[in-house]
Order: sequence, then structure tokens, then C-alpha cells
Amino acid sequence: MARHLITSALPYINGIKHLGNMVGSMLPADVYARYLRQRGHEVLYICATDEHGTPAELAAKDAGLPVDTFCSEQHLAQKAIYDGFSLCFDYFGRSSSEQNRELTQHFARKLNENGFIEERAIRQVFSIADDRFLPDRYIVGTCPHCGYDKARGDQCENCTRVLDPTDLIDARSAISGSSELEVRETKHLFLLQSKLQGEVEQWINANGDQWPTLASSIARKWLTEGLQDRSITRDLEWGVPVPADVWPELAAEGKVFYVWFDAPIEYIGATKEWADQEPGARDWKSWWYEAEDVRYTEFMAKDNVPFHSVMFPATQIGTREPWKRVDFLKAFNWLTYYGGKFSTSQQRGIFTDAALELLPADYWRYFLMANAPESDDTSFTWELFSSSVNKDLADTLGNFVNRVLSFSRKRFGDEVPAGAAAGEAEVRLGEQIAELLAEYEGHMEALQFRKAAAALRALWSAGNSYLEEKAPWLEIKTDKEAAALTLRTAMNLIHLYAVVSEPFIPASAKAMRGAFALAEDTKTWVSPEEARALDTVAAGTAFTVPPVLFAKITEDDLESYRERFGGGDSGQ
Ligand code: B3M
Ligand code: ZN
Repeated sequence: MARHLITSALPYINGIKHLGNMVGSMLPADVYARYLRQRGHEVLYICATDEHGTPAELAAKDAGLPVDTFCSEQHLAQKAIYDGFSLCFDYFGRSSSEQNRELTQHFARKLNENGFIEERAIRQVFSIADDRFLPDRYIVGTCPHCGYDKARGDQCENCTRVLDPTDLIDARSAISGSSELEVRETKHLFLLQSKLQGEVEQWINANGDQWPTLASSIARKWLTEGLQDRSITRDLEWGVPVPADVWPELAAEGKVFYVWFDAPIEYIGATKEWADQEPGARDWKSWWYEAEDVRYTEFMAKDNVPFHSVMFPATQIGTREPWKRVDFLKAFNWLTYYGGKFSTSQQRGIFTDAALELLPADYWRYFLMANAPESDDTSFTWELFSSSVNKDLADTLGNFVNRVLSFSRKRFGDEVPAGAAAGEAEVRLGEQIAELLAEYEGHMEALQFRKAAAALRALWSAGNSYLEEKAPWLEIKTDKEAAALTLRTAMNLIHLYAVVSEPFIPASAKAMRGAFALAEDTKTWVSPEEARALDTVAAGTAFTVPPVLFAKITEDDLESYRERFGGGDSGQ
């Protein structure tokens, strides 16, 4: 049994995330963490809100709140939604924590001691009215390419071109609107990534081949282009301050670290937050420092890969300390909405809060994982969603459970009937289940979630085929013992489904398991032998019929969803 450290990309604090964010990071991490726990591994699943940076300051300003208040509120709002999705973090921290501040400053100190940080003077836009330097996003103006009049200094949202603030026509401050701007010289810290290129390359050569191609190819592309020295400080009020003992001048000017410098360090910071909740009992360092026995898996969407595959490892290497580096980097493509981007401003797509208002988390969890954008982008459509839910969850799984349990109760009462001894059909079924289970395990071990979901579906289908073949509603007319055997076997399948489906649909799995009054139901996994025998739930075990597990999505529902969320009409 190994120790598994799992992190998912830290959701940014500036607003509620959409389903694309969910499927590209937290949800698969949760499914994997649950699976590994079931298999008896020691797992630590860590996540946090990513709270620093310009977007947080701007969003707080839009909300009319001080940035720390805004972040506290948003952290709780996001946390509540993730609870709603049954995400089983061991800890969900905050990058604005004290722990992260200390660690970030520690990393900067070490990098500096080792000659990987340099102070450089750069020219930056200064707003006289605001009496401050403006980060690129704080400068707005007209895009020289497309004429959009709210283009930001770093990028035009309309034509997506990358900009330099000095490109903007009629540039003005996003804070005060003042156009009294001038370019002044100011000092910033630079991380000398160019000096670490060779070591990062060596490390990727040794490890990157085990990652999915999506991740390793992005890492290699960045290395081929060459690692650039990169400014790691900003002129913001909200962030980890530059330590005054090392850089007194910059500290006096109020410089803070760039959000992408402190965010990955928060993986460690949040682990420390977790440990600090129970001092003495929890040891954060054993997960991160000289932690050769730990296997570390990261989950993220592909746009985050450069930071995790190259830049954060460079930062870790540059400390010359034995920090745990990622072993397996699981990256995802995009979930689109009818082929187009999810868009907050255009109210297109589905956000996690709205999703939970509509339907229980298991519907989303299953759909998203069964259609995870692993090898390619996935286009969300209400049609695809409802067909997944109706066919797989309602017809194949839910219907099986209800049919078997209600029929048995009607004919044999509230206990699992005994019936005849297992026959040829049961032996065949056992073989098939054992085989499919092995397939499912293989895909889960390989973090191939779509394939794992397909194997799960095949397991559910096998139960249906068995039931159709044996037809206990006919058997009962001629051979009660035979019908009882079929139902007892089917009930054992239900229990097996409850165990193995838990990572994908934890609430439904719990309801299925709870149907049986087993004296001690501590089973966390099903071995192939147990799967073959299908006798965990013995005859005589009391059971109840749970309420319908999955309601079907009707045409009327679909119509109202499409209307509410906009379907298909603007997906370009
Ligand atoms: N917060 C993801 C994003 O907002 C970013 C991930 C940080 S992981 C250390 O795009
Ligand atoms: Zn433009």
C-alpha cells in the first residue's frame, strides 16, 4: 500500500466555477482519491482557493468589498458547492493563509540564496491619479486590432490578441478611469528560469514519459522554446509580501509575489493548514519533504500544464531542497458548451451552483466523468447529458435496482430469499463480472476515466442481461426456488455495484448499500473471487426498497434547460 498525495488545480477565487473547471481538475481528483482509499491506500487529497492576483482585486472592487472580505466570502461559497458535489478533500485551504505566506517567502529566500533570483529595473505604467503602478490588467483602452473599447493591457477579450499596455489607444486606469498615465522605471524580482532549464529538462526526461501525452507534449514544447526569466513580483495590495529582510526597498514599495508564484506553493501551504488543525497528530512534512515513498498525482486543465510541469518544478529544484515533485500529471482538454466556450459574461454554459440546483450531484459526476475531455475536447449538450442520464443511470442502473428489490419484496417479503444453489448461468455471470471488474480496475489505475466509466456501465449492463435471461417474473410461475436464486444473485450484484460505483456516484452508492441490513458492511472493495461468488449478501438479510435512484430527464425538462441556459444557438 502506497501513500498517495493528490492535488487538483486551485480554483481561482474571483467567481463560481463552471462545469468545465470541475471536470478538468477537482472531480477526477476526487474520483481517483475515493478509488485509492477504497483500495486501502493512504491518501491525502488537498485543494484550496487561489486568492491572490489582479483578478481577485478587480472582482472585489466590482463587488464593492474589501478584498480580504470578498475572498473569505467566496471561499465559503465555493466550499459549499464542492461539498454539494461530494468532493472528499482532506483539506480545502486558502492561498492567502499564513502558512502559504511563510512557505512562499521561504521558497523565495532559498531561490535567492542559490542565485536564482535577481532584481531588475523595468518600465511600467504608473497612474498619477491612483498614485500607483498599474498591472497590465488594470489598464484598459481601445484594441488597436479590432477597435474593442474595453481591451485590457494584457489581452483583448474580443479578438483574443495578446497586448502590451502601450499598444492600447486611449489607455486609462481601470481603477479610477484616469488617463493620466506615464511610463516609469520600477524594480521587480526575476526568477532566473533560464539557469534551471537543464535541470528541469533532465527531470522531465526521466519522468515525463509516464504522463499522458497531453501533459508531456506541453512540457516539452515549453522546454524547446527555452525557459525565460520571469518577473515574480507585482504592485498589488493583496498578495504575499516580499520579505523585508531580504529586499527592504521592494518591501517598502509594497511589492507582493505574483499569484502564479505563490499558488502552487499553496499545495504545500494547504497541507500545512491541514496539519495545523491537529498539531502533533498530522505531519505535513512527511508528504512533501524527502517524501520518496509518496506518489504525487496532480489534476488540471491543459492551460495550467506549463506552470505545473515546468515552472513550479523549476522553483522547487532551485531551492536545492528535497521537495516532492509531481509523479503523474493528469491533464484535461476543454469541456465546451455546444462546441463554444463557457462564458460568464454571455451567460452561456452551466455553472456549478446552478447545476446543483437542477439535479443531484451524482447525475453531473457520472456524466462529466463518463464524457471527460481526456483525448479530445468534449462538447456538452443537453441532449448528450439527458441521454447519458436516462440510458445509463436511470434505465441501466436505477431501474435494475428498483426492479429487483421491489419484485423480490412482493414475492418473497423483506428478506433476501434463499432459493436454489447457483447454477451454470450464475457461474457464467460470475466470470463475466470478474473480468469486467479487472478491466475497471485497470482503467482506474491508469487514470483513464472515460474507459473506467465504460467498464462500470458494462458491469451494470451485465446485471440487466442476466435478469432478462433468467426472467424471474416467468420463473416464479413454474419454479419458485429458481426465481429466488435469480433475485438473490441480482441483489448481490446491487451490493457489488454499490461498492465499485462509489467513486463516481457516492450518494447513490450509499443508498444502494443501505438497502441491505448487513450486520457489518465494512467491505471497501470486491476482489475477483468475491465477484465470482456473488454471495456477500446472504439469504435472510433484511432489505428495503430505496426510492427511485435516478429520475429520467423528460422532453419538457430539456426544453426548459435549453431555454434557461441557452442551448446550441450561440456555440461558435
Ligand atoms: N488558479 C487556475 C485558473 O484560475 C489557477 C490554478 C492554480 S493551480 C496552482 O485558471
Ligand atoms: Zn481586439
